[in-house]
Amino acid sequence: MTIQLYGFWRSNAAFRVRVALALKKLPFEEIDIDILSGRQFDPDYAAVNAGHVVPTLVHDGHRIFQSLAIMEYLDEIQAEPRILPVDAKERAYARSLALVSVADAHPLIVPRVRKQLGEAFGADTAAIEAWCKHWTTEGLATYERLLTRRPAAPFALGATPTIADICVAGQIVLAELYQLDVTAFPQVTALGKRCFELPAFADSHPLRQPGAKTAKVHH
Ligand SMILES: N[C@@H](CCC(=O)N[C@@H](CS)C(=O)NCC(=O)O)C(=O)O
Repeated sequence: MTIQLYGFWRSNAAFRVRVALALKKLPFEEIDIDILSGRQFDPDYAAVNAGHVVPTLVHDGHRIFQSLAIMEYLDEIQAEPRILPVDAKERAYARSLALVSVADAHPLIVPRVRKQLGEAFGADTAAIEAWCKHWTTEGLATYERLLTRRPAAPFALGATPTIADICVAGQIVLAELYQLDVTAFPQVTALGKRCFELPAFADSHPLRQPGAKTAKVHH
């Protein structure tokens, strides 16, 4: 099978998919769409992804979008190692944890939101950065409360990493990129440390991608 990933070095959603592919040891080719320069709107890519966002996964010519749908698809085409638990309640909990970042925290800070804050509301660079830091911190705080109620053992759902850990790790990546103080989130930090000890997570980190080395803009 051949897999291509339309992504971007700094994209948090693409990071999630890179980790899932790496955990499953599925080889793939990543095609960078520079979303900071507006390449997501180019006609060629708009034809690939109607939402004008990355990631898009192409598997044997078939396109799949939305990082959570992509991760679930990968689990369905290659079960081992599982990144979603088998038990229905555990599966639901894994998805719930994933969605804290995927649906609640991360969408508030993507380029199109930052752009709209500036264009429609006159927010300057400092105000936009403060907005991003606020919502990233809120996401971390929610994860901290959840991981306090049910401590990771050693991963969020148990012995092996799942979509939940991938999304918590993504939220930590955002905290790093925004240079946030994470001392108030010890459970999250400990889980992140465990995740990034694994090559699948470490090698997928935005700052480890080729595009990061040539990029001028980090925020
Ligand atoms: N919910 C989507 C997120 C898609 C998304 O917003 N991706 C960002 C990068 S992480 C993007 O391409 N943004 C382009 C823009 O905002 O213009 C997913 O999880 O795949």
